[in-house]
Amino acid sequence: MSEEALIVIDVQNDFCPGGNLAVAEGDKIVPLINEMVGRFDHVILTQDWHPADHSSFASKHPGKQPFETVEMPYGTQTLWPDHCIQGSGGAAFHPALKWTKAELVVRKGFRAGIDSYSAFHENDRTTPTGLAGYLKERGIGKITLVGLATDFCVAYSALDAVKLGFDTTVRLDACRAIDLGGSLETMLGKMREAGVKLA
Ligand code: VGL
Ligand code: ZN
Repeated sequence: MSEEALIVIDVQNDFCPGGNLAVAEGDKIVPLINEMVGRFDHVILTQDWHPADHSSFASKHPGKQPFETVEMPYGTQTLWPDHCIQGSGGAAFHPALKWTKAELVVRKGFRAGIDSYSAFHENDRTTPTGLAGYLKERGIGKITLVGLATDFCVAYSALDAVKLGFDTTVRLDACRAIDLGGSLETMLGKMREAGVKLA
């Protein structure tokens, strides 16, 4: 397992300023990510990709507002503004992202009844996306994660990756956070504890 991959998480218009679930300075990381894309042999992208009636949207839950939570069969789910709807401009990659080199795009959150923060598992923590199998089959044992958002999709992906045995680094300077109720500090602590390298 000597190969290394850069995994670029959800650098999409809806997570950038002007988007439906804008992360502060989400667009500021694009030049650094582009530089990194040039240096890695393997580049993989993830794309948050929801049907219009996705159950993570507050609009699907009468009386609920974005950033409140609901209990789902698989656990507590944070509700979001409608975002990254399949085929919409908001779901497209940021126009400045150098995406053409990517050998794989992993779409996630495409089933209406379940969200998927991690690039490896849906939010039931068990249904696999297939990414671990892809990496293992390609001999990739070491991954570097960048993108949006540090405390949700990046952190969940990193925690799954170490659990699956990948040597995992998160480049914090190439990530930006949503930071909901202290979620950034919480998730940084969990990543440190789990053995994710924070750079
Ligand atoms: C994300 C909330 C909802 C993320 C995706 O990419 O971190 N966060 N969907
Ligand atoms: Zn989403």
